[in-house]
Amino acid sequence: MTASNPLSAGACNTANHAVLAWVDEMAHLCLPERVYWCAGSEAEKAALTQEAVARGILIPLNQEKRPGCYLHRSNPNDVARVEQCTFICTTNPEDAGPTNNWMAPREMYAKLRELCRGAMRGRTMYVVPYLMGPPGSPLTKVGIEITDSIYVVLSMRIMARMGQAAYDQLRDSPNFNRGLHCMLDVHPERRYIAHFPEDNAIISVGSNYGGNVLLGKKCLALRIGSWLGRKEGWLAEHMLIMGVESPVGEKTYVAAAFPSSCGKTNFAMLVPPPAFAGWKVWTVGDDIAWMKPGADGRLYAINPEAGYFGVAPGTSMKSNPNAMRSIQRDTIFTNVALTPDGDVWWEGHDDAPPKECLDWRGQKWTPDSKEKAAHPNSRFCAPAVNNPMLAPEYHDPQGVPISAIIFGARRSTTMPLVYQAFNWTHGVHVGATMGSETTAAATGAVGQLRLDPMAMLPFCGYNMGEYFRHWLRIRKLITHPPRIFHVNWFRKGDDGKFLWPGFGENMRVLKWIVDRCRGHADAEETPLGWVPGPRSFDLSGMDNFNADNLAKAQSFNVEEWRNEVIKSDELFLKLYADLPKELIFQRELLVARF
Ligand code: GTP
Ligand code: SPV
Ligand code: MN
Repeated sequence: MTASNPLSAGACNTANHAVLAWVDEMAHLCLPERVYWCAGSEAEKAALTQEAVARGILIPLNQEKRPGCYLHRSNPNDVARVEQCTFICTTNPEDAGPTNNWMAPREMYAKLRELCRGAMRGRTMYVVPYLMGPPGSPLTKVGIEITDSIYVVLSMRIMARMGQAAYDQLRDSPNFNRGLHCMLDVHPERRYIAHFPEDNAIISVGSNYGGNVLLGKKCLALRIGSWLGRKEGWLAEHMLIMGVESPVGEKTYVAAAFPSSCGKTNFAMLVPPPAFAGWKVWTVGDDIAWMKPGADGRLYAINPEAGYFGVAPGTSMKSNPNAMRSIQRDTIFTNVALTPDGDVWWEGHDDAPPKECLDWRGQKWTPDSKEKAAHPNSRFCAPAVNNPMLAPEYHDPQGVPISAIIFGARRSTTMPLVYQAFNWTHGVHVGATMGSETTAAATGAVGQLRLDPMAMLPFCGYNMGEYFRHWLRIRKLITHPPRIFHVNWFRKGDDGKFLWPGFGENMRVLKWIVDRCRGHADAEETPLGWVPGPRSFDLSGMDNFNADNLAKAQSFNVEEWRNEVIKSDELFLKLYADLPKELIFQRELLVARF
C-alpha cells in the first residue's frame, strides 16, 4: 500500500461472486461509511496500527524493549467469553442438543439483523479473508470475517493466515464461513455470539473480546468446525498438539484437551527439566486441533491457527520461557498492567510488582492495591512463528500422526496425576465424563466443579450425545488408534498446596505417556485404568518429591469416585435420548471395578 497506488489501500481485492454479493448485503445492512478489504500486507498492518494508536485503541509499548508490541484495554464489562450469550441456531433444537443455548435461525437472524441495521454508520467495515489451516491442506477452511473493530482485524492477522492466501484457496467457490461482527455499544444486554451451522455462518454482536469476536477461533474452528467434522468425518477439538523428540531423534506427536485456562499453552510449550537432557518438546498448536483419519490408518492433526491467544497471568521465564520469548515482539496484549517504562506486567511475572503502574483498567495501581493489576483473563496475542520451539511440521498440510490423546482437567481432589484408558471406548468415556473447576476464561463463578466433556462443553456446535457417537465412529476409521490418557496437574493436599510441581516437570508424565505408546513402559492395572509401574516413572533429579509424594498424587479414593459417577450421571441423564450405549456400559464397568 503506497500513496501512489491508492487503489490498493483497502480496495476490493477479489472477484469471487459469492463474497462480493455477501459483503454487499452486509454493507447494505450495517451502512458503514466505507468498506476496507484487507489484503494482509505489512504496509496495511502498519497503517491500521497507526490508526488504532491515533484512536487510542492500541497503546504503543516501549518499542526498544518490545518491538511491534501494543496494549489494548477492553471494556471492563467485556473481558471473557460469555457462554450464556452463545447460541447454536439450528432448525431442530435437538441438533444443538441439551448442552447448548438454542434459538431458531429465523428468529435469531431477525433479532440480530435489527441490532446490526445501520450499526456501522460513520465507521469502517473491514473485510478480513483468512485461512484456518496451512495453505493446501485437505483440512483447511476459508473464512471471511466482516468487522467494525480494528483490534479484531489486527488480532485476526496474528491468529489466522489472513489475506490473499484465503482467496487463492477459495477461488470461485461460495464455500466459505460467513462471519459478521458488530461491536455495537459493547453492552452485555446486546451481546450475542450466534452460530448458524446449517449456513456455515456466525454473527457476533456487542463484544470486542477474544473468543467472542476472533471468529476463526472458537466460533469457526470449534463450534462450526465440530459440526463440519461430523458431516465430513473428522474431529475439531479444543486440543494442543506437541511433538516430543527423544535424545535419539524419535518424534512422537501428542494432542491434549484441557478446558480453558487449564494449562494447554503451558504444556504445548513445555521445556524439559535438566534430568531430561536431549529431550525436546516442539509446539504444533496450543489450543485447537483438527484431526482426520489418514490413508495409513493413523489419526492426523493440524493446528488451524497461526498465533497464540494465551493467558498472561502466571506466564514467566520460570513457568513458560517459550511463551515469554514468543511475546517479545509483534504482540498485542489485552488487559495487562502497563509499567512506567512502557512495558507490561501481570501477577506471576518474573519481575517483582512495580512500585506503581496502571492496572488493566488504566487506573493507578500499587502493590498495596486490593485489586489485581492484570485481569485474571488478560491475554497475549502473538504469532506462532515467534515461538523458538515451533514444530517445523506446523506448516505441513498433511499434519502430524497422533500417538496419544490426553484429557486433563483442573481438579483439586479425586483425579490422579495420570492414568491410561484401557482402550478407545473407555477413553471416550474418560473424556466424556471429565469434570473441571471453572476459570476466568468465561464470565461467571471461578473454581466451581462442572462437567466439561472433552473440554468441549462451551465449544461443541451440536448435540453432545451425537458428538460422543462421532468419537466412537472415528475409531472405525483408524487402524492405529491413539492411546488415551487422563492427567491432572492441579490436585491439592490437605495443606491446600499442589501435590505435583507441574510445568516443566510435566515432562515426566509426558515421557511415561510416550513410552506407553511405544510399548516401553510398564503399568499397573487399577479400577480407573493403567497407572505407572514402580520403575517406569522417572523421578530422577527432583527436589522434595519422592515415591511417597507420587503415591499421594496418584491415590485412588473410592468415596470420591462414587461422587464422581453421580456427578457424571447428571450429564448422562440430560443427554440420555442421544447417549451412545457404549458409554452406559463403560459406566457400569467402572462402577463394577470399584
Ligand atoms: P486457554 O487459552 O483459556 O484455552 O487456556 P490454556 O488451557 O492454554 O491454559 P494455560 O496454559 O494458559 O494455563 C492457564 C493457567 O494454568 C495459568 O495461570 C498457568 O500458570 C496455570 N498452569 C498451567 N500449567 C500448570 C501446571 O502444570 N501446574 C499448575 N499448578 N498450574 C499450571
Ligand atoms: C478459551 O477460553 O478457551 C480461550 C480463550 O482459548 S478465548 O479465545 O477467549 O476463547
Ligand atoms: Mn482455549
